[in-house]
Amino acid sequence: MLRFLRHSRVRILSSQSTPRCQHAAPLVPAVQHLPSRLYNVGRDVYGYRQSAWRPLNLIGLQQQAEGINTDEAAIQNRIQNANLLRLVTAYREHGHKRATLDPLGLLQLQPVPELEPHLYGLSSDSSESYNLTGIVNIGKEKGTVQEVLDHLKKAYCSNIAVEFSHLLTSEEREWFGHQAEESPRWTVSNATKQKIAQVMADAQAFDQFMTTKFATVKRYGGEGAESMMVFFHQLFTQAASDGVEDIILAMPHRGRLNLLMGPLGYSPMVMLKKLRGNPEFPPHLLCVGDIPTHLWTTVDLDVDGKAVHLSLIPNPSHLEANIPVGIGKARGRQMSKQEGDYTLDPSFDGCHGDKVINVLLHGDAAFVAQGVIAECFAMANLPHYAVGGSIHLIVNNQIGFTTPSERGRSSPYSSDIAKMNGNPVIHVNGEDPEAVLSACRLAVSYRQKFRKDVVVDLLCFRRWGHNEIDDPSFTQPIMYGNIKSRLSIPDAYIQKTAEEGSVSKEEVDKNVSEQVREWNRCLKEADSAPDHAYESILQGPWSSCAPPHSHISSWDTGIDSEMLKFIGGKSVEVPDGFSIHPHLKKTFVAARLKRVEEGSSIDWATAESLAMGSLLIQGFNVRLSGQDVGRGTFSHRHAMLVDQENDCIHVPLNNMDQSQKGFFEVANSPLSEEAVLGFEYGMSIESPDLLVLWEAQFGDFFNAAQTIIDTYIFPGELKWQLQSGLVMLLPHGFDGAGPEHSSCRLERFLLQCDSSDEKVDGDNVNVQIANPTTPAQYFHLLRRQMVRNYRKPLIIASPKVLLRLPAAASDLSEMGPRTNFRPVIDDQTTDPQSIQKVVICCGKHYYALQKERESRQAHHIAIVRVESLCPFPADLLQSVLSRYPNAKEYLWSQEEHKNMGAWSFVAPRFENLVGHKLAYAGRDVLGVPAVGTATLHQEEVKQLMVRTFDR
Ligand SMILES: Cc1ncc(C[n+]2csc(CCOP(=O)(O)OP(=O)(O)O)c2C)c(N)n1
Ligand SMILES: [Mg+2]
Repeated sequence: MLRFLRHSRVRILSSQSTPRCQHAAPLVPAVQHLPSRLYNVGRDVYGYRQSAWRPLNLIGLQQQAEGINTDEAAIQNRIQNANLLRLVTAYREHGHKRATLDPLGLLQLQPVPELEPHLYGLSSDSSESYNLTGIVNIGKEKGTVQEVLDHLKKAYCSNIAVEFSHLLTSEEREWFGHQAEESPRWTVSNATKQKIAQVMADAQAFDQFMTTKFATVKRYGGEGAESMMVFFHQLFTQAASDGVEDIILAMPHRGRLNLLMGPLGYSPMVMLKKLRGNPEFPPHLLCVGDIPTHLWTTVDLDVDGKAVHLSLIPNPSHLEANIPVGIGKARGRQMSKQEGDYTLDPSFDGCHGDKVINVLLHGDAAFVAQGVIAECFAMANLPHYAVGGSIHLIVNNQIGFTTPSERGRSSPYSSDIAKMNGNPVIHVNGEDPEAVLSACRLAVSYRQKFRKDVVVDLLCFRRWGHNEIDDPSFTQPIMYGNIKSRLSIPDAYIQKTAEEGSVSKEEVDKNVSEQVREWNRCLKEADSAPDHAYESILQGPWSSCAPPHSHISSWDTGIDSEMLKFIGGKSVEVPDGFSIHPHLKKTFVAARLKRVEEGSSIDWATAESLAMGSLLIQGFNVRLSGQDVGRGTFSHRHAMLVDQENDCIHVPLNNMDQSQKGFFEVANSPLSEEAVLGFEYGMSIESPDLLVLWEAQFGDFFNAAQTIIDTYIFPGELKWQLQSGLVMLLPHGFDGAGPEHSSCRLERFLLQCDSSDEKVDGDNVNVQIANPTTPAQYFHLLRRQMVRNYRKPLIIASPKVLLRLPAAASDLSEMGPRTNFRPVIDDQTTDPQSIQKVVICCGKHYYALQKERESRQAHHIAIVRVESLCPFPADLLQSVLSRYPNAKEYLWSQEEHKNMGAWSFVAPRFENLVGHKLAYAGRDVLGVPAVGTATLHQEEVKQLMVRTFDR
């Protein structure tokens, strides 16, 4: 193995040093075969470790005896006092309907007949004392109906109310009921009261500071929702005491500046510079910045002397698009920390999500109506996507812009979608900060115990308009009449607790004054503050990366052929006794071994395995996600093999060698694009040492994830200086499959990239777009993603029919040492002197053109392939064309319709940068990507050839 590695060291053809990846990971343990009806794993399924999951998480409906109260005395008492139990159960199920949740008091509470004791033959006037064992947790063993009712009202109908009767297991329901009934007895110390008064006062002070200093800036203030700061205070405290090391946070606009400037300790100098219109990044970086309420941060919090790292991911304006990104980032951090599913420690006895917690904030209107939330819930408990339960906080100000709740949703609560997975919901009145503290305590405790999602629905209000410049009374006069007359939540709390003697108002005021003084000082210096106010953007694991070059660099991505043969053999090896499908044994395993041994006819699937396998051996991790990617939509990949006797999965690339440092996570995704692509982007921004690939089932399905592409993948580096090496594999090509399975809409990606048609591109374009024609080119593209010293998203128009086309195969030597990705492939089959016409094309169409030229014996025509569209290789193309001194005509041929494909992109670049006029040969314009009639398709194919060759 070491022998091979020595030969496989990466050489750079024209650039700086290679990032070194030093994983000190121990050997991968042999995962025990644990039978499960839901997800059978054998050895080496990296990223899913059954023992790291609480069984109830995966098999929610399968009840466990553990945790259920089977105490005989309790059962007997329940039988004896069944009517009292029915009353208690009614409160557990329906109590939330009578809770005092709305700080504005505008919600009309309706009578709830189920809560009437007489319905169960009970009377609150009765002095009978009941045995409460196994029935209700009121802190004593006996009580009257009235005592029980008083307690149930406190537990279920006060400023905090829970919905948990839909939880999937008795264990969860019992635990939740017990905790909720315990919660009225939770006390808050004076020190904590002082702290929560302070965090709310700070948030309020920041909003007031903004009002006076930046009256016209849209800040989406937190006024009316200040108690969300109390949620964070409790979250940080509890996380630190539970040994949590990392919190990944995704949140929208509302209150974001307050959180950044308060608990997250964002540099006031950088923020105030930004608010004054200056950039938030140093001037030498190629960055255009983003609005203040989208800023991100990464910070070490000191919580009671314990360090908790918090990463707040950037958010775009598209509400909820940040949610899957946040979840993916959290899972990425779990991988980086080798925790839970990713542990390499055979004796691991913890749970997935022990070290990293995912926290997601939402607005009430967006949470209920944006479909990506349902997609995220569909993903939440799946192998390879789970994060051990996310904690959601809905900042529910009961309005979305000008749309009140009753017109913004059809469900009673904004949170109702969370019930689809049987997750608990805790509603809380935001005007009661101590109830918010309890709600957070309950939520964090549930997540820690059950590793499932939990939702806190914080009912509050929005003091001003949607932003501070709006007048909300145009549309909500009653609500805003009410709000205007209210004392602020922090002031009301401080007044009440100061009167009680539990909080010192003077201390709160003193701290606020100091804070405001500091902001004022920073504001004075903001315009002239030096650049060292900025922190380094490429930090931590990203310090091995640099900004991309302004020229197109070339990297030696070749690998020693002995090494390639070794990986090729290992990529289809199964353990003794593993029963592989007989068809695959012959057509897949034996065929690959033969190809690899002979070093020729290497197909795409093999080239992909070789690229991935070599990266794993170099210490990089690889993750491939998408629908049915394990087998491959076109049944070509078989990256995971399934034992025909027992459904167990084996991923051969994870078992190449004992010294292997990198591992391959094969993630068959749920049938979602937006959430899954957002998730993968989130994973890709976590670590430069992980190659993340997302494959669409067919290329055009990416458009269901367009928001992620538009707001994160394409502009992420320009807005936030965040690099990502995410690869999108989009099967593309016209084969008569009809309007929706033919095109990955290259034209859209080409419109969105910042390649120039006036000057030659460099590596620093916002995204790379390639349409490769050979497996070797694909191999180099994948390896190049990791071998370079920067990361850049890559869109690949990937093959369908080429997967099995003998002409589209490569030799192993094309992947050998000193080979690299070729942005342009010249025609080696012609005599350059005799060429009169040069046909330029990209992708699979090349093979059709080549065949046609052969049949026509058109030796005066050269066919040149542009493999990289962005960055556009103008220099290379120019030097290739200079080999044809007698060429009189240059023609772009494509199979896509004229208003699609690469034509409009290539034409101006060809003319302006390569220096020749380019003619078009292809289909006419059309309003759908491809026709759905076979005869029409055939006609078009013929016409396409005539237009290309008979001009
Ligand atoms: C996908 C999307 N659609 C529309 C908007 C415009 N918009 C910005 S904020 C907002 C209201 C959001 O309401 P809510 O989710 O309740 O959050 P709040 O502002 O009340 O905190 C709307 C419609 C948007 N940003 N994103
Ligand atoms: Mg709202």
